[in-house]
Amino acid sequence: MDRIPRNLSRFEPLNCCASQRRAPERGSVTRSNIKFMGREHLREINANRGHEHPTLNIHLQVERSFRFLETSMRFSALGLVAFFLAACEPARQGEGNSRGSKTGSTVSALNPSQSGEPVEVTTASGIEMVYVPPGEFVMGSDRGNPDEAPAHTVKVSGFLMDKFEVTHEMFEKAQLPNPSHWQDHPKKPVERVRWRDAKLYCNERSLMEGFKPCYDEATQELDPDFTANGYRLPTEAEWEYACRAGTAGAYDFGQENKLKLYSWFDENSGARTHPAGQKRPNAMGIHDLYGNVSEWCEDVYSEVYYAESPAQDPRGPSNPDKDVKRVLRGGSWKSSASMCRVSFRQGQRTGDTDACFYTDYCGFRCVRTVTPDELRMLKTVKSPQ
Ligand SMILES: [Ca+2]
Repeated sequence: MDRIPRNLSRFEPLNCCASQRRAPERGSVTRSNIKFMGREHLREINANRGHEHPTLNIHLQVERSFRFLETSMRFSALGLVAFFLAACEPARQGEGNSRGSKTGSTVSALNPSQSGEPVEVTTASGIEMVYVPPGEFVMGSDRGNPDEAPAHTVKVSGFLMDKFEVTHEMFEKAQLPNPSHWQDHPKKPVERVRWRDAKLYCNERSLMEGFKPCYDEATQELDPDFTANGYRLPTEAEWEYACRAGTAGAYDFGQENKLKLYSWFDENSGARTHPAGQKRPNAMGIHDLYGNVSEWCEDVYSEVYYAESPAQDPRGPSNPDKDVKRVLRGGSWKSSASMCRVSFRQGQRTGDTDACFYTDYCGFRCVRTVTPDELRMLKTVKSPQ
C-alpha cells in the first residue's frame, strides 16, 4: 500500500508527560513530506512501546468463523447463504491519493434478507458491516438521566455500520499510528483516540475504498459532508437506533442480568479492553455496542438537545464553540451496567488540545450512507427458496 498517510504529526507518543507536552501541530506538515515523517513517527511509537504486530492464529480464525455462522443464522430463517453482489466497481486500493476519486464499491452481501431487515456486508477492504435499514424509533428515555429526556420519536435513514469497533489492525491498515494503551491483540479496539483522529481514520478508509471523504480537513472541526459517500462517525441517533434494534427497554436483549453475555464492562472486563466480537451481538448483528470501548459520535453533546431535536436524522446542535464536548455512547470496560444502557449519553472533550489524551476507553466505529445503487442491490437480494 503506497498511500500517503496524512496529519500523523497530530498523534503523540505514548510516553509523553507534562514536561514534554506540546500543542498538537496543525497544518505544519505538507503532503510532500508527510509520508516520510508519518512512517518514521509510526516506527518511533512502536519502538517506544516495544510493540510487535501479532498475527492471528488458527484458533482465532476458527472462532471468528463460528461467530460469523452464529450471527448469520440470526437473520435468515432459511439458513446461511453466502454469495457476492456485483460490485459497483472493484476496490481501488492505492488510489487514495486522489481526492474524490471514482468510487469503488464495496458490498458483497453475505446474508441476504428482504428490505427492512439488517444485511451483513463486507467492504472492499474486507471490513464487515451491517446495513441498518431506515425506520422510526423512540430515542432517549424518560426514566433515565435528565439528559436522556424527553423520549422523542426520530426517523433515521438507512446506513451501513461497522459490525465491530475499529480495531488495531484496522487502524494500522490505514497507516495511522496507533494511540492505544493496550496493544497486545490486533483485534482489540483502538482507544485513546481523539475525536478528530477518529475522523481522520474515516477519511483514510474512504480513500482506501475510493469513496469521497466526508470530512473537510481544512476546517477546525473537520466539518462533515453528509452528502459524501465515504465513512464517518455515526450520529447519536444512528448509534441508538442501531443499538435499540427495534426495542424500547434499557438494553435490546432484555434485563441487565444478561449484560455479561453482551458486554465487557466493569463487572467482567478485568479493567482492560478485550478483542472485538467475543460477546454476543445485539439483535441487529452488531458486536460490542455495549461496553469494551465507548464510541465517539459526530454530535456536539448538549444536555437539553432532545427538547429541540429535529424528527428526521438529527445531527446534534449546530455552531459549536471551540473545545466542546462530543457524544460518547455505549459505555466501556470501566463503565457500570447503567452506563452501558442504550439511552445513556456521555459528553467528552475531544482531546485535540490535550497532548497526553489518556482516555483509554474512547474508541469508535464507522458508518457510511448507503448510495442509491447499493440500496437497490440490497433490496433486490432475495432469500433462497
Ligand atoms: Ca463499544
